[in-house]
Parts: sequence; structure tokens; C-alpha cells
Amino acid sequence: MERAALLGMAGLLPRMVSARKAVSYHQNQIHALPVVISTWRHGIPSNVAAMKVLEKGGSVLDAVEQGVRVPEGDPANHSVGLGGFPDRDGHVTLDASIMGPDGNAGSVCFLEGIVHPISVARKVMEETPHVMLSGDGALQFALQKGFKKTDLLTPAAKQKWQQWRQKHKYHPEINWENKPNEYHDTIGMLALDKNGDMAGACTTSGLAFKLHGRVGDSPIIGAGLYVDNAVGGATSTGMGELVMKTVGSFLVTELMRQGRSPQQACEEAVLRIVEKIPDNKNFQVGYLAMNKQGETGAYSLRKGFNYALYRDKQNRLLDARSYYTF
Ligand code: SD4
Repeated sequence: MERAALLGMAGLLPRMVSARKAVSYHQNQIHALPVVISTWRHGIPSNVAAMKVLEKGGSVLDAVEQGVRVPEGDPANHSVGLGGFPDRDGHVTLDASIMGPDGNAGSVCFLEGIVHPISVARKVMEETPHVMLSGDGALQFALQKGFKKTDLLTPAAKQKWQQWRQKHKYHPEINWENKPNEYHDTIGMLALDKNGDMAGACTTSGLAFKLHGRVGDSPIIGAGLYVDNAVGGATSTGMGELVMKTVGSFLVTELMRQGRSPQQACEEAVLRIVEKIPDNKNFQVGYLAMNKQGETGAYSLRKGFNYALYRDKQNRLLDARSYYTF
């Protein structure tokens, strides 16, 4: 059966057409560098930290690392680092990845007890021949490198977990990250320095109350983060399983390589999820992308995804357009 017919049967065609229309929208404009873009409201202070590094002439890798350390160290942020909501057994387990302009990459997953997993990921990248360390091995490595072990489960996060345990259900909510002062989501950040070199970072405590041992897209190079300094980069937030199944950030970057604008590439990657994973009703995914010219794109499966864009001396919170209008 033809693809259009299949999609029509699934009730997807009208929406697909509207997504295709939306693809034509992008600003083909070259912006002053540097540029920093990151997911969600917590991207605003994170962008400030990253831009400070760039304005002082620091490296683009330092910029993204310092940027995402802001929510990692914030106990009021319940989806990144310290204060992150635990898994269903009460363990706060963290995932993070980083990529530099030289194509080097590092990540950690299922890491407990370390406030700044992004900095451990960077050490994996720079001081080992590997890309990813997990669990106890990642913790041992971090301790050897001088990171201090910290209890990441704050009283507020513990209380939420205990409330959750009473109900004993697991229903991911769309945009739960937007609930004021309660849930803010994964931070993914891309930065382009004044020379046009790009780095990216992504860090999270993952889905709240996930199964013990679950790892999401954020530490998977090509899923939660990808940077190719010849083309640009992408990062994601939301239900990591949907991103992993479609290798989202690599897909977005490859689409840019083929000539799509960052906006077009993000939209096509969301469309890929819709086409390949029909059971997407209860989930959110958001992509951010930036190309070598500093053009940016943002698109999500559902309404409610916002992001912080710092360029031309302005750091603004913007709403992404979405595939579904609900
Ligand atoms: C994950 N993408 O672990 C991350 C978390 C997230 O909405 O962004 N949740 O799947």
C-alpha cells in the first residue's frame, strides 16, 4: 500500500500535510556569532553562563559545559542533576553527553551520586579512549578524577517520589516539565563560537520514576545530541525512547547536511516519529538544531515546548511550533 494511503488510514494525512507546509518556513539569515540555544526555560540562565565563557574568549566546549552545569547544580530543578526526581526505587540516576567541534564525544549514563555528570562525560571524552561509561564504572571513574560523591535525592524530590509510590502508577505526562517550579526538563544546548565552531551538551535525570536501570536518549550520541562541525548540530528533549528509535539528533544533522534548514530538519525528524511510531499520543519530543551559519530551528511533537535562544545580544525564551496542535 502506498505511504500516503497508509497515513491517511491512520488519520495522519491532514497533519502531515500541515507539517510539510510548515517546512517551508525558516529564516535564511546569517546572524552575528556567537549563538547559544538550549531547551526549556532553564535554558535562559544556562545560556548566560555559556555566553559569558564565549565572550571572554573561552572555548566552545567550556561554554556548553559551564552552561548546562547551571541546572545540574540547581536543587530546585527536578529533571537535571542535584534534586532530580529518582527512579521508582528512589535512586537518582543521571545521563549526560558532550560533543566538541573536533567530532570527539563523551558520555555517562546511569550515574549516581555526582552533581555534574556533564563534567564527567567531558573527562570520559578527553581522558579515556572511550565514549561512554555507565553506572558503577562511571562513578568509580568520576571519583578517581576527583569528583565528590553527593546524595542527589533532595527532601523535596524524595517527598514527590513517596507520593508517587503511594499511587504506584507510571503515566508519563505531556509537558510535565512545564509545571511551574516543579518539573523542568532535560537541558540540551548547542553553542557556536565567534569562529563558527560548534559544541553541544545534554544532561538529565531522565524520566521521573523510571524503571531502575533505564537509560534515555540524552547520553546516546546521535540520539539526544549530535554535533558535526562541518554542518551543525541538534539536541532533543522529551520521551527518549521515541528519539532513540529514530536516532533523532543524528537524523536532524544529516538532514541539514543534505540541505535542509535547521527548522526543516527538526520538522522532518518529528514527522519521522509520527510515521514510524504511531503510538505517540501520550508523549512529547522536542528538537533544537543549529547550523554553521547560526540559523536555528525548533519543533516538537506537541504544544508546550519552549527554548532559550541567545544571539545578537538578546537571550529570549521562545515557543516552538509543534506537529500536533494540542
Ligand atoms: C529522557 N529525554 O531520559 C530524556 C528526559 C526528558 O522529558 O527530556 N524527558 O528520555
